[in-house]
Parts: sequence; structure tokens; C-alpha cells
Amino acid sequence: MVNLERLYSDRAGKMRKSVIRELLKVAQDPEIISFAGGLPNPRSFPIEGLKDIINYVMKHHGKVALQYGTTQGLKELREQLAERAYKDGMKDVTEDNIIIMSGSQQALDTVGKIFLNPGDTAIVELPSYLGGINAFRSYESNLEGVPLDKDGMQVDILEDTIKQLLKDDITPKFIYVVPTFQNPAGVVMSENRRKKLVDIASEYDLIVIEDDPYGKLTYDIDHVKPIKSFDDEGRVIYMSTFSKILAPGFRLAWTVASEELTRKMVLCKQALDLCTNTFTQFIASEFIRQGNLDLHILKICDMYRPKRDIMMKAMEKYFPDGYECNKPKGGMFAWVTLPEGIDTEVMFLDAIKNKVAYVHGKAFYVNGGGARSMRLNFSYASNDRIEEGMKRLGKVIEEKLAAVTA
Ligand code: PMP
Ligand code: G9A
Repeated sequence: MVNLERLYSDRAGKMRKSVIRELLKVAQDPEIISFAGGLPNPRSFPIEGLKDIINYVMKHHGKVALQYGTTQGLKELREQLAERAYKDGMKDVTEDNIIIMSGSQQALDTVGKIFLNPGDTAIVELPSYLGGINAFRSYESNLEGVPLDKDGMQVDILEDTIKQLLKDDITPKFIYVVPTFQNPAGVVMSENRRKKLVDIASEYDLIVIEDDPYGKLTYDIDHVKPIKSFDDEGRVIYMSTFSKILAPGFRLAWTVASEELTRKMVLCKQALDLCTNTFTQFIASEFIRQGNLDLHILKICDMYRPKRDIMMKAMEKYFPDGYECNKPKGGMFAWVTLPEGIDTEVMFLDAIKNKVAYVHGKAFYVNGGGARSMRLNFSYASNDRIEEGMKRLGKVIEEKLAAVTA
């Protein structure tokens, strides 16, 4: 037998399982109603339209679409995304500022790889996206958390945190935020805070990582300007993905960054996977060229808005008094905090017995907080199953509360 422990790097030893990825197995049990994974609804996939596009790509671009591509990605797709970024308010963006990534997850890993030495510190939100936390931790970094409220990261606390770190002789490398329809908390960072965040980053000479998979999934409010649109100094790395607006199976995402940062990330990606899936890049590009993407996003919003509403109504109907949940104005998640005495990680076992799943709050906190909270995804389940799942969950919470207060 090989003694692998002796051979593994320190890095490998520190890698942790992703609760979300583990829970995907649970979601595969058809009896369990899953509010756990951040999965798009499979009925939203434009399967028929994509069949035609795939045929078109094969006919017109087959020889290139099945070949290796450049590491930075298909030029036509980068041009299209640069144009969309410009429309979203990002200045001076051309295809040279864009990299097509194999999912935003790869972009997060790349950020970790280019900025974090073992022992370095990065700042994340409390709560924060688990995949980001895991990617940064795999580079043996320390993560410092700054709490959110209903307007996103509390930037005054951010500044105090940075000052305290500097006092302790620690220079944080970057600030990672999911500012729009946050995963997991569902909140939107206000425009004032977005501007203040860029000012703080400038004052302390830090990078901001703006992770924006959900910005286009907006149900009651207009689009919010990305943080990157307030960046005049090339210190914001913006990333978004086709996972939530087309299909996560494509594994397609993109970054918008200064040319210098783009060159460094491309270098990093050369070692990661040579290039992103060329075939799906052609499909996505053709989907955009034929004018389908924005219409498709509208359809997704029309599908998810009522799901959000059904979940919120069912919460009022079935959950015992004392919980807190702000109605999310977009995205895919509701964040619920339950009364004192409940630990959602412990309660999860009861939930599974009752055939309903969620992600417990602690998974998203780098400081051990979140024990009373849970994240509920409303995009994946059918409308009927959302209602039924919330009923089951309400019963689980009620029984737990009764046991706690007994
Ligand atoms: N960032 C956030 C905030 C996410 O929610 C997700 C997916 N749930 C990702 C990154 C990863 O997305 P992708 O499929 O593009 O790798
Ligand atoms: O399946 C994944 O890992 C992507 C979803 C992320 C999430 O649930 O936050």
C-alpha cells in the first residue's frame, strides 16, 4: 500500500469537502425535495433552440469548433461579451479585457492562484459563496469575514477590518464580493456602498473580486450597475457565467479585467486546462448572435419570479413565528434565520428524514457563525414541490422549536 499521506502536499491536506457538492447526491433522490444546490431549473434549458444552433455550428464552424482554441477564448464571443459589459456600464472594455473561463469556479481558483501565498489573507463576506471560500482556502490562505446587512457588505466594518489587519502587520490581498442577489444571502449591495468599496480598495491599494452570476436574474428591480463600472484604476476583476442564464453543463464563464491582470490570468489558465471548451463557446456565441440570450433571460425571470413568490408565501403559511427572511429581489436564494436554540446543521438530519433538503448556514461562514440560518434555493424545484417542501420544512422547524423550548 502506498503511504499517500506522506506524499501529499500540505495544500492537499487542507482541502475540504464542499457541503453543496456533497448535497447534490442527496438531491438525486427523487423523494427528497431539494432546496439545497443552486441548480437552475432544467425546464429553463432551451433544448429545442440549442439543437438548431448545434447543427448550425457543426455545419459552419465544425472544423474549428472541435479543435483546441486559444487560451483566452473565442474572439467573437469575447467581442460580444465586451459589448454587453459596455452596455452594463463598464468602461473601456474590449475583447482584450475578457477571458472565457471553464466556469466562474475556474476564475475563482485562478484568482486564488495568482494572488495568494500560503498564510496570505483575503477578505470575504459573512456569509460568502462556499465555492469561493473553498477555492481560496485551497491556496492555504486565511479568510477574514466582513458582515452583510440588507444592503450588502458593511463597508464601514470593512474599513475597520482592513485597518486592524494592517495594525497586525497583515496586508490583505483582495476583497471578494457577490454584490448582486448574493449567494447565499440574496441581498443586493447598494450603489453607495459599491462606490465606497472601490474607494476603500483604492485607498488601501487592494483588488476587488466581483462575482456576478445572478445580476441578470432580476424580478422586481432594475439592473444594478456592477462595481466594475465604478473602477477607473483596473483594480476590479469582474466575473460572470453562462451557468445561470443558459446552461451550467456548458462550463462557460468570463472575466473582465485590466489587460495586465488578463495576461496574468491567461498564463495561469494555460497550465489549468489549455483552453475552455471550444464547442460550447461557439454555441454560446451563436446563441447571442441570433439575438436569443436576452429573450431567454426574460423567460428565466418569468419562470423564477413566481417560484420565489410561492416560496415566500409558503414560508409565511407553514413556518412558525420568529423566523427572519428578506424577500430576495432576484437570483435563486432565500436566506432564513430561525429563532435562538436551533442549529440548522443538526436539524438537517430531521429534514432529510422528512424528505426535504437545504444548506445549513455555517457552511457559508468563515468565522463559525450562521448556526441558526439556512439557504433555500427556489429555482430548481417545481412549483408544487416548492409548496410541499416548505410544508415539510415548516413541520421540521416547528418540532425542533417545540423540543428547544420544552
Ligand atoms: N460564484 C457564485 C457566487 C456561484 O453561485 C456559482 C455557482 N453556484 C459560481 C461562482 C460558480 O459558477 P460556475 O458554474 O460558472 O462555475
Ligand atoms: O453545483 C454547484 O456546486 C453550483 C452551485 C452552487 C451553489 O449551490 O451555491
